[in-house]
Amino acid sequence: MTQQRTTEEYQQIDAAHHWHPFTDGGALKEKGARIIVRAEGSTLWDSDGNEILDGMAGLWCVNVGYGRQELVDAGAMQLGLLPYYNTFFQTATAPSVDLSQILADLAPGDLNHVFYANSGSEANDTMVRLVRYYWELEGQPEKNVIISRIYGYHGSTMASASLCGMSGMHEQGGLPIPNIAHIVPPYWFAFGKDTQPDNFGELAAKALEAKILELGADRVAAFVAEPIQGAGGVIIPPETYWPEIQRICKRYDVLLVADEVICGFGRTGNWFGSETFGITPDLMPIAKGLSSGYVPISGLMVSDRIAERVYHKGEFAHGFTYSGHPVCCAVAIANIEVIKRDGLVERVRDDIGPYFEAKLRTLADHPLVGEVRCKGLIGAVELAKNKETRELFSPEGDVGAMCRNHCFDQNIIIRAVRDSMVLSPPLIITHAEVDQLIDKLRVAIDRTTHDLGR
Ligand code: PXG
Repeated sequence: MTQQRTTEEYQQIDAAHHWHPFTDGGALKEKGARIIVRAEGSTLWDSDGNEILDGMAGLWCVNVGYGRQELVDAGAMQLGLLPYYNTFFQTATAPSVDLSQILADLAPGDLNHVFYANSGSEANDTMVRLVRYYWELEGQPEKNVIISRIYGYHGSTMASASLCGMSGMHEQGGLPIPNIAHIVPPYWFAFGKDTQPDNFGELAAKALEAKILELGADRVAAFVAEPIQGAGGVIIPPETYWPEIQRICKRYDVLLVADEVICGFGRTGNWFGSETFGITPDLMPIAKGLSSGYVPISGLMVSDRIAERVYHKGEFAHGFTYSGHPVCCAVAIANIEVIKRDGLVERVRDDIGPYFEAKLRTLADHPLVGEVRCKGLIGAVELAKNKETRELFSPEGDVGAMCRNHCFDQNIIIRAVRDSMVLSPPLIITHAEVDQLIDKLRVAIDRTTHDLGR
């Protein structure tokens, strides 16, 4: 057990020794980290006893909510029975086998094979190596470019960060790696100019075709995209986007990778965002909601076509010590059982999702709100300088940060991505908690308006 310390003690030690991800350590030292000590349902408690409503499900991952005894028991039982064994050298463990069957049954199309890893980043790195190797085996080694999108997020390792469309990430550490290309996202509010959303959805998809033709179809291995771009600001594509993307991938024999790390496991009102948008991917990274974040586990779901070519005719020289970790697989199985038993996917589709969307849309007429976006239990409220002309704030991000701080001060967690306030609550959030979250978000937006002197 860790020692019980005062908040100040934790903060001092944290500042001295703990390097936080995506964090300016100097700024954090001034402020001191918020120390979270326990959680239940959709509520967190910090070391000062504050009760905080988590509008983000951790980092888009605690789908079944905090404090689920079923997951605790499954993990504890497996720790006692067999805390570790690997899946290399022609061995397997019961939970890794069982979970594979469950995932093959749940995943869309012929995604019948799963390669396990520990994070979404590793699942995407696995994908990059696998698609390039696949085309080598097909006798087309030059078909090795992977196309992704501006504001896409796929992870933080060398290959997955290269896929990301955040320029700040590429400025550090010599990224992207070779043979990665980026195209415009289906982000009508910021990029749509004087088009209508449906028209822009087609245009944004056509950007893929243009990039394929520019590079040559014989050079393009795969296109990777989140069904809804999460960390990029909850960018929900117009209905016209995904059908056109699929047509283009088929036409040029480009593998389609749906990164379901955020959209998977009920978030959009179906098991996978691919179902919500009618996507049939060739590969599908999954993580986060797979275990509701209780333990680290991810997977790359792979189609029959690719598995037969790569796995059933030789060795793919790739793997992690903890691929298919038995404790993580056991917890993931319990997590999926809870989602099924409690009908959480249906709850998002038919009940709490529509309620959340209706409530979120009440913010649309606020003078500072440019656009409200929502699908299931993932949503965004984009703050804009001019809602009619869709003029964004410049520099971007300051107004969002202000609003985020006003959320934080009211003990609700809502993140800011540039100037979009993004929400992704646990799938078990109650109607009353949704009311509380969005009523306080309105207060935060009012206070931000006041700060801006409007
Ligand atoms: N794909 C997607 C779609 C993600 O959202 C990853 C891959 C990488 O997963 P790992 O497990 O390696 O982190 C993600 C992760 C944020 C934030 O601030 C989002 C993520 C991670 C950390 C922060 O919104 N998404």
